[in-house]
Amino acid sequence: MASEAGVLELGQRLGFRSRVCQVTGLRVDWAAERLITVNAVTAVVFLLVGGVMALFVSMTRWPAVGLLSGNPELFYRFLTAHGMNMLVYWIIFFEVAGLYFGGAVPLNARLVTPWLAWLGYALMLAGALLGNATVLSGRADVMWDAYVPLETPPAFFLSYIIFAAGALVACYVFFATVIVAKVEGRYRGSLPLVTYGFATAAIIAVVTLLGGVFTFVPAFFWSLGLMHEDPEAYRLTIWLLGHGTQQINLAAMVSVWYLVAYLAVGAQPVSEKLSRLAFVLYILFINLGSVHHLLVDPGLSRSFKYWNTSYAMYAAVLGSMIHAFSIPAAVEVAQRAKGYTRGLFEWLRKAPWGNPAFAGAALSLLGFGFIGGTTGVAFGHGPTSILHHNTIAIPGHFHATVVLGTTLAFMGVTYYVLPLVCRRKVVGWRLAQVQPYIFALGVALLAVALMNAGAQFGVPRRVVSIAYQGAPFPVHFPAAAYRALNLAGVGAVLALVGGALYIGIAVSTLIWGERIPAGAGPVMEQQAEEPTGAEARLHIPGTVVLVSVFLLFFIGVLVANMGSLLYLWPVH
Ligand code: HEM
Ligand SMILES: [Cu+2]
Repeated sequence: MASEAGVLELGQRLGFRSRVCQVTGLRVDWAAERLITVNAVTAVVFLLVGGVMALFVSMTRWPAVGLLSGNPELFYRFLTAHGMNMLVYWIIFFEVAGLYFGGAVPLNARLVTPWLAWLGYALMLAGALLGNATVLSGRADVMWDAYVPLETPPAFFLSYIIFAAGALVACYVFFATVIVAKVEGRYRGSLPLVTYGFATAAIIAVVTLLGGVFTFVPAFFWSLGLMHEDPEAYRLTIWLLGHGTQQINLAAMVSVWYLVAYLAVGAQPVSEKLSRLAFVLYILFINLGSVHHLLVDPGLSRSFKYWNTSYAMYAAVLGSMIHAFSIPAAVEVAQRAKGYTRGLFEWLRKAPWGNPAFAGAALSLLGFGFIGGTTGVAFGHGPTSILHHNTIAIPGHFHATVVLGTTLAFMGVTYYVLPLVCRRKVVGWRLAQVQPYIFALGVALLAVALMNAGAQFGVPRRVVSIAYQGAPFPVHFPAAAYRALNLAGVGAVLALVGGALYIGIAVSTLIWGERIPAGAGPVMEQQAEEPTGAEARLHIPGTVVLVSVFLLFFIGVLVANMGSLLYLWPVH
């Protein structure tokens, strides 16, 4: 870590304005600080919009409430807006904030071409506003993925094109920042792991955005009536985009895990090389999984589908397994070095569970690993995919990845961003301490209950009600399917409360939070502790037990899925 005086001196020599972070000793470039704040705040505003939509959607799918069950049109409008505001706008604005943070702060670097970063921001904002206006005005009740040939106005596709162009500009600014930092000698050796992780995200983002170009540019001309569009080609390229974006989320989330583990307990990766390798595995293999979205499509050959969703795809899963081992191991090493050595798990019990950033990241890791990751492998697997296709088990699965995993990790790191980047003392600390737990419990319940409803009873996704009033032929679901959906409703309420708390705390902090003056002492009740670990002994019995439990659980999920195939097509 650079000394404060040294960094200041360097800053003055280079002649730009910045300040030195009192906690980490790193210099925070002013342009970066403003861009991080504005992108993160914008993300939270879209989280609010998506959250209001989530309220309507989940209260409709809760059979005991059935809010919009008499108004399917409005349900689809709100479901479309929910998907777009959450999956696209909230997540990607926050990731851009993450890119600027990861590119500038750990490298002691200046954000290059801030004007371009502002241009990127303006484009993304324009795209998001156009998208919302098109959907909420009732012109595109087509879901976020707008499968061709659903009738979709050009403005819808145009909004994605503009948004993606802005995101691409942000990636450019990130790469330029990292390269210029190297040239200017701001850091020595290889990139810090957090930056490396965000670089992984940015590389995958560029590939993914290419998928966006292949998808939305032809679709735009098709919607203008100027071009023919093949539905299968559209589905193929939109999942290059759709699957790829999930891997951006994955890389960003894992980077946040490493960052929070470092800030909260001083955990340093037990083997940087291994962690880097795991990120490289993401880049090399992750797009190979994208055809798991198309396993039942008639237009693609079976050999293509199976090749794509097996073999090399597991190399990407291996990447996640390496992180899932490496991060708890790093925390265990750091905690044991502090003297928490009793038994297998004293290090874990004495972890800073009252620090909402740590709690958020830890629950995110657990929830993503056990609920989201395992079911992702099971559902994306050729033979078992058919069990879940188009059922509500799919939203169950991805709320465990993108909400319990990514969204919760982003919420957690916010409790560091507020004091460290925005220099405000978190308002409502006691509420902040319970927020991650309420949100995690709610989303976990929602996810598991939806998966149960889908996997066991075949409850479909994207319908207002499973009673199917007025349908030309009767559809009957057992009472247990209703019970599962009712349970999901309860989970949704908890998740909504947790989400509202997060937004309330973040916004109040920015408006009313006590300013932390330059040169102030501790900025968080739970202070970052001195990093240890690099020199500590690799003694991680607790992690070995945790990882073994996880592997057994993983095998259990796969066996259960394979086993259920027996009940599908009895062979006599
Ligand atoms: C309070 C939190 C949330 C609740 C209660 C909630 C609830 C739901 C429910 C019940 C559905 C399924 C609708 C159906 O198929 O009938 C759904 C769909 C969806 N949700 Fe959420 N959600 C929440 C947060 C999020 C977040 C944070 C994200 C993304 C980061 C997200 C992304 C999606 C997506 C992409 C869909 C699928 C839309 C489609 O089928 O096109 N949700 N949500
Ligand atoms: Cu995917």
